[in-house]
Amino acid sequence: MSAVSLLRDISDVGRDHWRGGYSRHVFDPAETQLREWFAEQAGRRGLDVEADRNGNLWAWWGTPGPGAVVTGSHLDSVPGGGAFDGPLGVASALDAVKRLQDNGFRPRCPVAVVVFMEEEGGRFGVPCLGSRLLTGSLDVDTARALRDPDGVTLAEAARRAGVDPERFGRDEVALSRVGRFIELHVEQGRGLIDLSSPVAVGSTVIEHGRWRFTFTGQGNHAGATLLADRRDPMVPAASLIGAARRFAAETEGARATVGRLVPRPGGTNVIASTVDAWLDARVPGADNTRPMVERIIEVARLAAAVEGCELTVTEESHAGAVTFDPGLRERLGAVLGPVPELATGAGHDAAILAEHGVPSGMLYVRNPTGVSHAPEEFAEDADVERGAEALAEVLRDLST
Ligand code: HGY
Ligand code: MN
Ligand code: MN
Ligand code: MN
Repeated sequence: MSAVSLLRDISDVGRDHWRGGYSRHVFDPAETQLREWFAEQAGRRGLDVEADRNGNLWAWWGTPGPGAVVTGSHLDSVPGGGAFDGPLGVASALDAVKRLQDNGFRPRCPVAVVVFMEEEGGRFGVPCLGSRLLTGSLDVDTARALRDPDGVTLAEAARRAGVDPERFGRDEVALSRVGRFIELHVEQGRGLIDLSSPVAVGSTVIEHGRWRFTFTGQGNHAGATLLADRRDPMVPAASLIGAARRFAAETEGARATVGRLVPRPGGTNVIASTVDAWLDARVPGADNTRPMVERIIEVARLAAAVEGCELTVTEESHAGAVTFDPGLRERLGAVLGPVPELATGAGHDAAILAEHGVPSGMLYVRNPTGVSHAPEEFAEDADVERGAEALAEVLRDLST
């Protein structure tokens, strides 16, 4: 099965038929179905599948051991996401292995396809959860206590899925095996369509983080409460959103997004008691994100005080800027011929691994819409095929 058919095979899993997007979150029914699908497809290619202590899946071609060439990505999505972000990397990896097997190629080192769990943080709020646990870059007690919107902890959800949360933590064995990691990913943002190249090599990943703002006011009646008597947390939340856009516009290349806002109790004729808002902030360069966020927090604090509301702000995740291994980038370029390099504003597991010393690289496949994290995310079949072929060429080169 080619990468195109593998993607078609799962095109209905976790699909939101109303808006057309996909919602697949760690250990939920859709993502569980995709885990089973992955294990079955890997088995058909003679790969031995094992889950590591953090719930990431590893499908091995050859005996697991040091110096392995590992490829893969994630199967979970953002709420209402596209069909390619994550699954394209997994489907292309399965296709690339099959291409090499069908050509009688025998790797000189172990090769593995990995599926990292909860890369989007769509359920528990922390992106790249599986690769952060693997590298020990997330405190395990914090991880176990993460709660989803229904209040279920990650520990409980993992337990229900047969993953023992008491085993979460840096996995020296798994890490010691990864010689190099290559993640193929759909392009996010518009670039390759203008460069008329179906594939690109990743160069850098921007620094990014997530902050949770909790505004606390006084719930009350929308009609019976005069303005002078209100402590409405939605008002300072609105200032946060405005400040995010304003300070990002003033900071070279910056992005700041409030994509999730949860007023409670959430009644049309009810002044909210609390409002939770999450800020996703990303700024090029090194250590430029927090200074911009500090300015946004200051405005939010002032607006909260004027409205008589409390505000707590928590930094929920942060990943530093990453430049992928120059030697590996050069080698990918040599294998693939003159392909462009892409800097990206999107975070990836490959960047988490790179940040923790694993020689990692990325390949991108052209997305003519440039849209991602939405149903319009797209890649042409011919480009998907070219991506899988390119990944096979890279795996052959690295494991010869
Ligand atoms: O948010 C990101 O950049 C990635 O898609 N998880
Ligand atoms: Mn994504
Ligand atoms: Mn992704
Ligand atoms: Mn990723």
